Amino acid sequence: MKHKLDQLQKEFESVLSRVTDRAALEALKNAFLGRKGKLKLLLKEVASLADEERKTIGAIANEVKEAFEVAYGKKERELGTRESGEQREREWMDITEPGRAPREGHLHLTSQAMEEITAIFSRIGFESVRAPEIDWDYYVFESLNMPADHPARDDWETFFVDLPESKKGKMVLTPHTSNSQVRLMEQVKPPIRMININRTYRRQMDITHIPMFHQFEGLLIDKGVAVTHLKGVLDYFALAFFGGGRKTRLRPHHFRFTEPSFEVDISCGVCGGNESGACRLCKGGWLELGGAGMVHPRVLEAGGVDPSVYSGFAFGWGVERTLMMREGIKIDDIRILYKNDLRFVTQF
Ligand code: FA5
Repeated sequence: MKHKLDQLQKEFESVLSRVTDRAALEALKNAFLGRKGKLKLLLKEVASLADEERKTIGAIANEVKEAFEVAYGKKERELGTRESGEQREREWMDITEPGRAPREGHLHLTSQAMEEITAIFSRIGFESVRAPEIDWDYYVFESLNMPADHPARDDWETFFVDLPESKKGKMVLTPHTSNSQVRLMEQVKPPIRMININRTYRRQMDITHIPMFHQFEGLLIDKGVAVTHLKGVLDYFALAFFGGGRKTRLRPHHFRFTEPSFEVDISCGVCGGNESGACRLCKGGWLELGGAGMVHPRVLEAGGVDPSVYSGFAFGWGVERTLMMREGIKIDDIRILYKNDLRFVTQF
């Protein structure tokens, strides 16, 4: 019997040494320690031994049983430690590692330009205002000295909105930001120094025109305002936005709401002002920034401002065109700005 117990112990140890997971450990437990396990069966045999022998063999059998249980418990702990070690390995994270910053978007190039333009003008006291982007014909044309059916209106190729007319006429998608002029004069008494940046719409589309673009409108009204003040403000802006090395010029022009009127040009940033006509963008060295002029007396009157006391100047430029004229930007087709091509947009 003692020999059988020794054999069983050896067998138990050998099986135990090959156990590497919980399933095998459970199988070993059933095979040796379970109700019908090998040890139980042997212990039954012990019970049938003669008294004397039963005492000694019984004691040995108990030792074997305890040894099994201790070895079993040890293995169980080993497996537990290894499993939780493996789990830790799988789920490990270094809480001291610096976080990975999520990819951040940024303002569109046009929005960046609008912020910059606003900041440049605010430095010389131009307050930022916002006139409606959909407005009555009166503020867009009529009050700006462009009566109904005046051919000047055709220049703006306006989108009319299908809404009932009021005494201020039809509603239009503003083709320029000049609607802010009389609107502001109705609300604020001079001196006025404002900048209005907004979306504008025209039925146009080619390499220098898009149907939705942005303009910024400046208006200054005070006593004794002259063209020299206008020129000074335009030069200040050109220097602040484009830096030195670019030339500007004023060309006589005609707008119904300014007198005298000018077109403000800047030498082209793509070709550097090559007047040969070879540049795809400017076709002659100069790019038109936008219009400007001294506010027409009729416009002042429409806004309730006395033209015998006050005078003023106004200008209205395209944000996208202004941006395209910037050194180093080299956009030779305005439409790329709104194609949502990330390869382009993420460069800025
Ligand atoms: C005007 O819109 C006048 N309201 C400007 C003005 C304001 C004159 C105050 C005098 C006093 P013009 O139609 O030239 O002017 O447009 C001004 C600028 O808007 C253009 O020089 C150009 O830079 C930009 N622009 C006009 N149409 C488009 C277009 N379809 N796409 C992109 N930019 C445009």
